[in-house]
Amino acid sequence: MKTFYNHLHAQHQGKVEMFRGALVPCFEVPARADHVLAELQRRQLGTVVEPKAFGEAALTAIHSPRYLNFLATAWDQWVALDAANADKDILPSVWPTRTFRTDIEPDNLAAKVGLYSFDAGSPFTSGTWVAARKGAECALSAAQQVVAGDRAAFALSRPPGHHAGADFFGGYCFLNNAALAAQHLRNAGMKKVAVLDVDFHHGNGTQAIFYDRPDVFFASIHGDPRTEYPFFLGHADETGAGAGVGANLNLPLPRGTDYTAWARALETSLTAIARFGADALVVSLGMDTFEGDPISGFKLKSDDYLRIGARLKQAGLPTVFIFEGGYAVEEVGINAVNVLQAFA
Ligand code: SP5
Ligand code: ZN
Repeated sequence: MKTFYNHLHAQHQGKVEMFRGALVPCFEVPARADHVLAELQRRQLGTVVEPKAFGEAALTAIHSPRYLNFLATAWDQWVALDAANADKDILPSVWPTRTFRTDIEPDNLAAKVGLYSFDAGSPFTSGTWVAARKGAECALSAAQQVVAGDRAAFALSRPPGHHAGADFFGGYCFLNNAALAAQHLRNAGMKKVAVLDVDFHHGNGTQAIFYDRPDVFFASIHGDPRTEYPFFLGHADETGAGAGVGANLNLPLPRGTDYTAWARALETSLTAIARFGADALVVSLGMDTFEGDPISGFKLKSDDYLRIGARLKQAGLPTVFIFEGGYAVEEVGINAVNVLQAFA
C-alpha cells in the first residue's frame, strides 16, 4: 500500500487551544504524524511517496470559494492587523449563532474567523493553509491511486479533516480530506462511494457535506454527542435528507465502550455499506478510540486495530485510508499501522 505523506504537515503547529476557561497546549501535534511515518518505515509497509499537485477545482468540488479564499488569506490579514500577531495563533472568539446572518462576510478578521469556524480549540497558524492544502493533495493522490487500480492507499497528513465542512473549520480540521477523496472517486467514475468514519468523534463535517446526496454513503461510529465532542451532530436519527435519505448512518456509543461493542457497530456499518452497493470505500482513520487517548472515552487496545484492518479488508472494496485524530502520541503509530498492515 502506498502512503502519500504530507512533508509540510509540521508547518501547522498550534500553540494553545481553549479548554475549560484556559488555554492549554494543543493535543494535535506534529509528532503524531512522525510516529505513524516511523512505524510504517519500521515495518516496511509499502512505499512513502509525495502527493501529486491538484488545482483549485478539486477543492471547490467540496469547499466554498469564499471559505477557501479566507483560509488562503487569513494569516496575512492577521499579521497586517499588528506585526506582533506573528508570534500568536488565531483563535476564534465570536460566532454567528441562530438568528444571525451568515450571508454577509464581515470585514473584521475576528468576525470572519468566527463565521468560518465552530470552536475555540482549533488554532489557525502561519503554516495552516500550506499544510492543509498539501494534505488535501495527499488525500486526492491516495484516491487517484485507487482509481488507477491499487487495492488501497493511505493519506498520512495533518491537520485532520473530518470536522471541516464546506465552509467551516473546527475540531483541528480545515479541509475535509475524506470528502475530497470521496468526491474524487465519484468524479473518476465510481458510481457509489462510502465513507466510514471510525474516529472517536463524529465526523460532522463529512456528514454535512454529503447529507442530501444519494451517491455518497456516510457511516460513523463515535462517542454519543450528548456527552462527547462535537456535541451538536451525530445522533442516530440523522439518516440523510432529500435524495440522500437513507445514505447516512450514525452509531453513537457510550463512554467506556470496548472492542466487543465497538466491533458490533463496525459490523452494522459494513453491512449497511454493502447493502448500499458501494464501489469504493474511504476510511476516516481516527485512532482516538484507543484506551490511552487523553481526550476520548473508548477502550480499544492496540491488538484490536489488527482486527479492524482484517475486517475492513474482508469488505472487499478499493479503500482509501485518511489519517484523522488520535492523541496518544506514543502509540498512534503502532495503532494506525496495525490497521494498515492487517489490511495489506
Ligand atoms: C480530529 C479530531 O479528533 N478532533 C477532535 C477535536 C476535539 N476537540 C475538543 C477537545 C476537548 C478536550 N477535552 C479534554 C479532556 C481531558 N480530560
Ligand atoms: Zn477525533
